[in-house]
Amino acid sequence: MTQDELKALVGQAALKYVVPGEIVGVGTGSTVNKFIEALGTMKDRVPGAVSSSNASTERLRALGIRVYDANEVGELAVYIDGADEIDGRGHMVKGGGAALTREKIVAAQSRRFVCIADASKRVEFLGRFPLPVEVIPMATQRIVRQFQALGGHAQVRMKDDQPLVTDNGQHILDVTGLQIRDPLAFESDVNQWPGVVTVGVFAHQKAAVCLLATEGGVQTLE
Ligand code: ABF
Repeated sequence: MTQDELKALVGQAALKYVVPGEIVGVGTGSTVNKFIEALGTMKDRVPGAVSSSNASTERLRALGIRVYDANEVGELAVYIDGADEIDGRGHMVKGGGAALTREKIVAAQSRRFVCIADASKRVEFLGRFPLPVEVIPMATQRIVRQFQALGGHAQVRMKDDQPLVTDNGQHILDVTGLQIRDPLAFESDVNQWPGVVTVGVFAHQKAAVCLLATEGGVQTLE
C-alpha cells in the first residue's frame, strides 16, 4: 500500500469514533484530510465540527459540514487529529503543519483524543522529528538560545524566503537535537518560557487512542 492509501485507511477507520449527534473536533494535515473526506459520508449524522486550522475549515465547508467557533460550543466528545510522532504512551510531537496552537486548544476542549497516523509515526522516544514551537517573533532569538542550552538547534521555519506566519500571526521554530525522555516535564517547562505560544509536545493533551495504519490493517493502541 502507498502512504496515501494507508492514510485513507486510517482516516476511514476513525469514523467509528465520531459520536452521532455530537460536534466533532477536527485536526489538520494530510491524514486528517482523508478523515474529512470520510466524514463527508456521515455529515447528516453530526451537527458539525470545530476545526484546528483555516485549511481544515475550508475542506469541511467545501463538503457542506458546518464549522463552529470553539467559543460557541462546550466540551467536545472527541478530537481526531494526526501526529508527527507518537510514543507508546500516547505522547505526541505535533505541529509539522504549523497548526499546533489551535490543535492543542481543540484537544483541550475534547474528552477524547483519537490520533490517526501511519506506522512510520510510531517512535520509542520523542525527538527525532524536529520539534515545532510557535513563538512570538520578538522572543525568537532568546528562545533559540534557551534551546541551545538544552543541546537543541532551533531554526525559524521559512516560507517563500520569509518566516512562515501561522494562523495566529506568529512564527514557528523547528528544533532538532533534543531527546525528550520526560514529555510531561518538558512540555510544562518550555511552556513557561516567555514568548513561547505553544510547544509541539502533546503530553498533557495526549492521545487516548491511536489508530495506526500498517500493511496488515489498522492497529488500535489504547
Ligand atoms: C497535524 O498534521 C499535525 O500536528 C502534524 O504536524 C501533522 C501530521 O500531518 P500528516 O498527517 O500530513 O503527516 O496533525
